[in-house]
Amino acid sequence: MNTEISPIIAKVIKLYFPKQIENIHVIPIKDGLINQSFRLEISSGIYVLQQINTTIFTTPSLLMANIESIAEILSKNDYPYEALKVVKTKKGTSYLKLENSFWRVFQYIQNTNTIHRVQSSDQAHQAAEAFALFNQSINAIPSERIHTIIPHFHDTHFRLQEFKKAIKLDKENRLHLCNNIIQKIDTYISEVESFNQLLTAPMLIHGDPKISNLLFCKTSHQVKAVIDWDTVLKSNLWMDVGDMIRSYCSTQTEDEADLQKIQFINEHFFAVCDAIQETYKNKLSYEIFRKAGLVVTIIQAIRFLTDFLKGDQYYRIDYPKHNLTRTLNQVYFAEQLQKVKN
Ligand code: GN1
Ligand code: MG
Repeated sequence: MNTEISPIIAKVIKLYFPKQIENIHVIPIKDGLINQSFRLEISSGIYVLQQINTTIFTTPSLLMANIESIAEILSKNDYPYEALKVVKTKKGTSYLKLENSFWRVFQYIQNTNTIHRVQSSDQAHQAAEAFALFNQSINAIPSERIHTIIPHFHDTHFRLQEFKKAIKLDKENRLHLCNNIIQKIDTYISEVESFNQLLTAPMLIHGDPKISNLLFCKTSHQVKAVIDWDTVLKSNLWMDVGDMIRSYCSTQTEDEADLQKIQFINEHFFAVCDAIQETYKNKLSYEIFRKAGLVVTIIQAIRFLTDFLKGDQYYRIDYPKHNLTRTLNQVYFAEQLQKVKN
């Protein structure tokens, strides 16, 4: 399906591919809650065109410098997946600024698709292994070369403070819709606060290892690429591991409104644990994995609810209470996770 090409996108394409005049197809890619992505088909090939959300990624030049450092290291090391390839502008820059909007283009990675729910423990294992190997490879970059793009991104204390501020302000008069879920979240706060004690030495991590940030080969069904490098940051491995558990061990996506459908899949959990233990050659207790999954899920719930209370300024929503639905979903998933015994 081709959509009407907006005037700004037409200008961007003209600046990137001046010889291209006809047979341009721009198809929106609905994945991702922050940037806007399009599949761009022209005679010279297929590309992914993205408008960078600069309300959130406020320093696009530093963001793209990070991406170039990552692409460089992955091309040198023994990295088993395909790396993203940035298409430069005619001036040789890695992004384009046009009328106060910021754009970038990647080569499209052929014969791949994304999935939104993990279908088997083999897929959970593959996914966890892929992000773990990605993390191992990027740690060859001197960490000071990676710029901080979103300050406090993994700072649990900061997330709690922002949540409390949003409750206090109740800017949109939505607090009356959230009292029950806030009570439930409150029961997890001490768990979130004590999580810091678990954390090991800081290292570079992907920062957003959800399942839709992988490309799977359509033919072999194996992972072909780890994508969305925008959140790579110096943080802690457990933040990624917890997010893998959040993303790979639910029967549903984070958008599912029918809570009864949400179950914790224990086989997927063990597959994630195995993949991490194999990659890092370390036998860690399942309790730590479970706690990381719980805490990262609750932090995600807090982030969705903070945004709901602030008037949906951060995450893309498809309907008015979308962020509230996401919050209920995440808290319900955390409850299911807690019920399962080792
Ligand atoms: C956002 O943009 P996207 O969909 O890759 C978010 C992640 C969340 C995720 C939840 C920069 O990721 O932290 O875990 O949504 N990214 C940012 O789906 O906040
Ligand atoms: Mg992301």
